[in-house]
Amino acid sequence: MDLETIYENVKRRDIESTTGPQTQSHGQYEGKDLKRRGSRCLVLITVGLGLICVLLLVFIILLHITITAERDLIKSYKNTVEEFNQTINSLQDNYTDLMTEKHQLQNNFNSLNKKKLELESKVTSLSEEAKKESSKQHQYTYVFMLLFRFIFDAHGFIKCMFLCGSGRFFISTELKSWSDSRQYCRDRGADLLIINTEEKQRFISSLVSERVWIGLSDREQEGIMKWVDNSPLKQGFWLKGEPNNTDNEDCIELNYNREKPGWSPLTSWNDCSCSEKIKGICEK
Ligand SMILES: [Ca+2]
Ligand SMILES: [Ca+2]
Repeated sequence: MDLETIYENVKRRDIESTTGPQTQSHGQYEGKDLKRRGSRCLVLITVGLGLICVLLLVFIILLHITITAERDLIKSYKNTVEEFNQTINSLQDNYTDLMTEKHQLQNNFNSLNKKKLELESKVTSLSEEAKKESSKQHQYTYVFMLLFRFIFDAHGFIKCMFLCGSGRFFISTELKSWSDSRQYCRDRGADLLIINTEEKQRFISSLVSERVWIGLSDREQEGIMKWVDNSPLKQGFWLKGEPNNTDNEDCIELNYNREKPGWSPLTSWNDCSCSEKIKGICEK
């Protein structure tokens, strides 16, 4: 029931009060009705106001909770920002320290680079000096080799004078097989050397400085050594373990190699393959 209806009822009661006593009982009834309706209206208003108050209270509580949450969030953001600022400041300090170290390292690098260039310059200078020294050493070595060659040739010349000067012995100048070496000697009115005495063996061994054929072989019959004049071998001057006839070795060399086990001036013969190419010693 709204206020206009209440107003109409009050107006109607005033009119009825002015109309006379004959209508008084009827008016009392309507008054009670109005009173009951007013009470109901007040109850409804009170309930509505109560609901509004409850809603307001709920709203205020929610608003408070929201504001508190936002405040905590803002506080958290604030702490985060402060930590972030502290981190930035710390990084800024580290950056400054690193830049300082970088400048120091750059200075050290420049200094080392300068020293490196100086050392490279010294190395270049020393290399040039070393090249000059090496060139001088090569020149000395070459002179020494020439001198050695001269002495060696002189020794060969003296030896040749000794061997050839007698007119009895000479060494071939070419490397040939046993047969070709013998032919070399024959072409010159000689033959391969026969050694039939210890003195001759000692004398030849002291002068020969390379492998040479001598005039001994078992080509005709294995194990039967004969000289080129068909005389049999009476005394041999063999290296240790020779003659061993390895791979059909039938021709005899005089080996000069003093490093061979058991070598001596009286033990220097070896049988080897007749096709080997070495020099031969000839005897007229
Ligand atoms: Ca043989
Ligand atoms: Ca042999």
